[in-house]
Amino acid sequence: MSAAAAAPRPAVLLLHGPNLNLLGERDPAQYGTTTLADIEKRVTNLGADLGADVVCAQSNHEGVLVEQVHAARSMAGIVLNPGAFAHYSIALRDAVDAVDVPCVEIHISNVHAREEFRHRSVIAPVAQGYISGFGVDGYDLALRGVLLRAAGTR
Ligand code: CA2
Repeated sequence: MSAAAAAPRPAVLLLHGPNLNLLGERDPAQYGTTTLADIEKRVTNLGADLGADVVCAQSNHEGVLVEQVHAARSMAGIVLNPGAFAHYSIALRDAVDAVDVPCVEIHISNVHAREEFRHRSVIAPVAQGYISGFGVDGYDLALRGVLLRAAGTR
């Protein structure tokens, strides 16, 4: 038997904000046809391949999202699509800033090619990384990035 203790399996919170429960149901030109359940399954499967547990949550309510970020305090990282809250929720920004957990912000669409009010994220300055415009492939990049950060290798 090896004397070395097994490294704890990292857990990552995959958190979605308002209206993202509608993915795949409407507006395929902007967001594609993949549903939120498909994304959660894809990220969970990639997490398993990378040796990590993925905990999935979605809410349309700002305070619930804040509490879910607080609850991730003991986790290795957060992959966050804040939806429209990215552009104005100081409460969600402060929650991400308050927990000492690496967070990657992700947007499915290229927000910089859209309306000007989507160009600004109040969360990006307190996140470790930011991904926008790669469609649902962006989630793979976000998970890999947050796990590299959590392992302290990047
Ligand atoms: O591109 C993204 O991932 C966004 O976070 C999506 C948000 C938007 O407010 C952000 O600016 C960018 C909106 C999500 C709305 O999702 C829907 C899905 C299907 C039908 C209608 C809305």
